[in-house]
Amino acid sequence: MRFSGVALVAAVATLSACGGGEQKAAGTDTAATAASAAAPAAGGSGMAAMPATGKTIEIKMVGDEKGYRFEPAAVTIKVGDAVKFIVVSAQPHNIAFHDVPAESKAQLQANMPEAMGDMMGKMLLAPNEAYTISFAGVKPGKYEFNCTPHLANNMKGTITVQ
Ligand SMILES: [Cu+2]
Repeated sequence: MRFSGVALVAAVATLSACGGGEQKAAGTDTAATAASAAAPAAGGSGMAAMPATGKTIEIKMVGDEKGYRFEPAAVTIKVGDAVKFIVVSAQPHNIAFHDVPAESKAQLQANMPEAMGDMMGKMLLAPNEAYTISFAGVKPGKYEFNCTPHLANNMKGTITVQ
């Protein structure tokens, strides 16, 4: 989405550039600014990751004739626990949180190793590959997530942090 948005800005800039030399320079600046503004959003939050101090709860990532799913799809944990996502079948899978409360966003982002973007963990490509997220420093609440590759297949879950 972000990249197509930048492409659109660039296309508009190119179109408007047909008017004359001065406009062309302005259009190029606009495209460059849009591209550089979009880049930092995919990076880290600037906060330090907080290691888990409690239990590690496992959630399997499965795809078979019954569909794509997290097993279990709903877990309840405590602040300081970790959730370990393990690929079983039908990869690639990932974990992408949505509607995260603002006060927990930066810490949760920092606790997601090798994040691909905003609230989005790295893509898991092989069976038995695992991805562990610490919930240390994260406020109690409901954390809803889905698998980006299987969003349309309703592969989603909820972590309730107490
Ligand atoms: Cu998936």
